[in-house]
Amino acid sequence: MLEFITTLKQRYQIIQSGLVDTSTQWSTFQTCIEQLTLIESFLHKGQLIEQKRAALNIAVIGPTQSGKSTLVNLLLNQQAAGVSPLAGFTVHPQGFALNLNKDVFFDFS
Ligand SMILES: Nc1nc2c(ncn2[C@@H]2O[C@H](COP(=O)(O)OP(=O)(O)OP(=O)(O)O)[C@@H](O)[C@H]2O)c(=O)[nH]1
Ligand SMILES: [Mg+2]
Repeated sequence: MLEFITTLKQRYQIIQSGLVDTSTQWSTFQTCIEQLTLIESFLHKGQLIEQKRAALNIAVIGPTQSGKSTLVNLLLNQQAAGVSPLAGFTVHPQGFALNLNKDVFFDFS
């Protein structure tokens, strides 16, 4: 699938390069190319996760008291994030890592 998306994007870019960059068609192709770039990145990240060359990242966002910290603790299966009935308890963005192998994920050599 990734190869297909990459090829499709390249073809769109070739076609777009032959269009006037103020035309509606150019803008339409630009939108498609941007969407394909996002899909490409998503699929590539998925491959890296499958190959255990990248960690799965999950962002939990929401209003105060919506249960974000509770959900994080459930996902991690440990009491990592502080939970409170007081609104605005978690003030700053927090990051947690589970079973992270730093030799794999932080090898920039
Ligand atoms: N009834 C009910 N209460 C919940 C649920 N999830 C969390 N809570 C309670 O809601 C309150 C807030 O939960 P948190 O997990 O701290 O919410 P939060 O989104 O992290 O809140 P802030 O850190 O203030 O932004 C706590 O008292 C939790 O015990 C749920 O599914 N049902
Ligand atoms: Mg919180």
